[in-house]
Amino acid sequence: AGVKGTETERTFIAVKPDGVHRGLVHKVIERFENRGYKLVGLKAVVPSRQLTEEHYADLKSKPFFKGLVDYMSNGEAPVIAMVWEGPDVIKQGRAMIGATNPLQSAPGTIRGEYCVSVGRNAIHGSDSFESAEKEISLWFGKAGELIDWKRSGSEWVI
Ligand code: RTP
Repeated sequence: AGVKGTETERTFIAVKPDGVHRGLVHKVIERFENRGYKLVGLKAVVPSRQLTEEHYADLKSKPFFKGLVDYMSNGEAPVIAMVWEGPDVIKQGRAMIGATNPLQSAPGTIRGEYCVSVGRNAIHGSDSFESAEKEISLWFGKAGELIDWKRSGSEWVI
């Protein structure tokens, strides 16, 4: 996940199938780009059940786990998987996304603007450096999928 606490910190952000279906991908990209973060990886993917179960391994014992895996991996719409880079991007990304339950997400956050249901909360973001490392290697494990590049004008924001 890049280098923690530096301008190369990286986080895994995914627009979930409901967010893709509702046309929210551009709004997510717009917010992260406008903030000054840099997109270093992007792809549309229908994740296998196995990948989804690994991604949400911490939630295995929850009653909603099977439904969550079904909805992420059934292919009705893809997941748009992204890696964003920049200062404090893990924590700031979570703040931009808002609380897990959209009814508790502050207005102005992504979930607070576009969602009402915890089971259809449009977007995922890594919640720690350790999660970001795990999730980036899970979703972007192949060589060459992440690109190091310099954002033109980045000296004005970083
Ligand atoms: P995410 O991992 O997707 O960013 O969400 P989170 O950290 O904010 O929340 P977490 O507790 O890790 O839950 C992961 C996802 O599980 C679904 N969920 N459904 N009661 C329910 O039906 C329920 N609770 C959680 C949500 O899609 C949540 O984002």
